[in-house]
Amino acid sequence: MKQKMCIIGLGYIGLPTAAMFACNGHKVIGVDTNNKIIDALEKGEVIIKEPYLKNMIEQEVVSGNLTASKEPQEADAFIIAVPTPLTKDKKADMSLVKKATESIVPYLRKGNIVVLESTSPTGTVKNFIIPILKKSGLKIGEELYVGYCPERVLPGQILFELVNNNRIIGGIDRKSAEKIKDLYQTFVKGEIYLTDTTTAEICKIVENTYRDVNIAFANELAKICENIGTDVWRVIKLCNKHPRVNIHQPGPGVGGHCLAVDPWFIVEKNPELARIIKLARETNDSMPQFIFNKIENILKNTKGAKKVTILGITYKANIDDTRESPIINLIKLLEKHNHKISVVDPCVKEFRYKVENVAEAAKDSNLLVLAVNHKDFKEIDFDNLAKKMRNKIVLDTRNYFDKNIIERKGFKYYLLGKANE
Ligand code: SAJ
Repeated sequence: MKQKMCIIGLGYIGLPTAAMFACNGHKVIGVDTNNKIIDALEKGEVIIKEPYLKNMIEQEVVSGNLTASKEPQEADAFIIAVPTPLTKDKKADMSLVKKATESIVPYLRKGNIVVLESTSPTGTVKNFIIPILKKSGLKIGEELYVGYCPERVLPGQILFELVNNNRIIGGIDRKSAEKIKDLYQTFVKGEIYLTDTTTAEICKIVENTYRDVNIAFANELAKICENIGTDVWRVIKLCNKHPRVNIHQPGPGVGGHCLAVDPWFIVEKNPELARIIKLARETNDSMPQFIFNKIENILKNTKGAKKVTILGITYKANIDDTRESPIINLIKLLEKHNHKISVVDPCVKEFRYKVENVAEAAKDSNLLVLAVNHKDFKEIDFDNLAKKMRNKIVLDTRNYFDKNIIERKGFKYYLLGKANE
């Protein structure tokens, strides 16, 4: 049934969700306090890089199914999808969720639905959202239906996953869960599982924490394999031949606004119990320093000012997002030790040290570091680089390049997780 919807927060999750509801027959008001986002949306444009999103937004704005607004409006359903970043002391910053929830209270009417999508610590709906919504004077569960429906989409394939991934809906009561399910069922083809709000809240965080802990295991393995003189990538490849083993990939650290953030929400609420989870976060956060130490060791005999060229600064391959990127932390360490730095990243428009092409960036460089496995870096012309660099040395932190090809072109090739020969 066609509904009028108000989506608060038009970021990586809110905007694609607004577009999805709009192109599935609803009238959607996209609300954000960021003028740049609102101005772009009014023109049918998007400011985040996500395949196919621009076409969908353009079409829905032109059709009038999706309109931008700086303020909420009366609607049948409200979805809150604002960021829940981490404070400096690793606690969930719920200020944007608070502001967004308070902003819709004056517009709430009997029979409305309110859904929180933002990744939040357990107890947020029950103890944080509900007290604010009660200011509407509406009876929760009878006149106002409330729940939690976390997203599980992978940046870079959001629109596909919004439709096809299974979803969890936590309702403040069964009726709320059912009403929210009816709403999402207009576009979700995956299974929709109903539960309570606390279970839904912890599931979202646990999914990312599972991944963060497993990546930490791979990163610790990388350090161990360097120490015992073997190659972690070969070890993991062989171990994963076991039918019930799935070790993840080591890397220069874990970034993004999900894996680097969500586990801390569990630690915050369970500081004495969440010990492996906390240690995994600290292990992943130790990787930029580990990579920096490798760089210093590789360049220990280099005379004079050292220049390091970094390939990629986003938190993962083929997207433009640098939030919580471990490579930014690596660059800060290089800056602190007065290294000259050049950066190449085809997915990022502006960044200090950014140089458009690899050959120019690598000129007089002592070391080339593959930090993010962007697909463009497969095309690098190492013959040309060999003429430009002061020292022909490559450090690969993602097992992305072909060692044999690079060494045949006269380079020394180092690999994270493999003892230096
Ligand atoms: N990474 C590794 N080794 C690996 C996999 C990833 O070092 O084996 C690193 C990546 O380089 C990146 C970070 O971890 O820095 C996160 O990568 P990711 O592939 O997990 O990507 P996210 O954070 O964009 O997406 C995750 C997904 N969660 C899960 O797969 C359980 C996605 O489904 C979630 O919706 C998203 O977080 C989110 O928004 O919560």
